[in-house]
Amino acid sequence: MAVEQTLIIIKPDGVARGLVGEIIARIERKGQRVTKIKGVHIDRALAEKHYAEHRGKPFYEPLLEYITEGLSVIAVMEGDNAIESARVIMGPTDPLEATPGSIRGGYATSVTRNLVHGSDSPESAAREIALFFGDD
Ligand code: IDP
Ligand code: MG
Repeated sequence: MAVEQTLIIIKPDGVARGLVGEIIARIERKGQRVTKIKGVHIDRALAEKHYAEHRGKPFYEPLLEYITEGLSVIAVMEGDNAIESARVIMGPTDPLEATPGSIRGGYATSVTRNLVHGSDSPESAAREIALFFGDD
């Protein structure tokens, strides 16, 4: 088992729907702990950096509109296998393919508006943590 850090974003629909505590709590119960957390209204420039890998894809513009539409809550969470652990609790990208016990499967229906982001690799986690917390 490797102690890892992952970047979790409660996306604007998650904050607007009052699911911040629920989403963080579920990842905590799986064994992760919050080490940093803050509210950020992500702007276009920050969204473009965070989602650079998706530039040019058909869902890129709707994704940027979505992630910049309101307040997000950004957290660093840490623990054994934090990256995969959080993604198991989140469920797959498309909530209709996610099991009901997962966050996306239980609370979301849209592949764009899927409530939560979690880093997908140690390299992504390091890049994303530096992007959102590097100046703090
Ligand atoms: P992930 O969030 O599960 O890692 P990614 O493939 O990295 O999924 O996509 C980033 C985000 O872009 C997704 O969480 C979702 O909000 C949106 N997205 C991904 N694929 C699609 C799609 O096929 N249609 C619409 N939105 C998508
Ligand atoms: Mg991703």
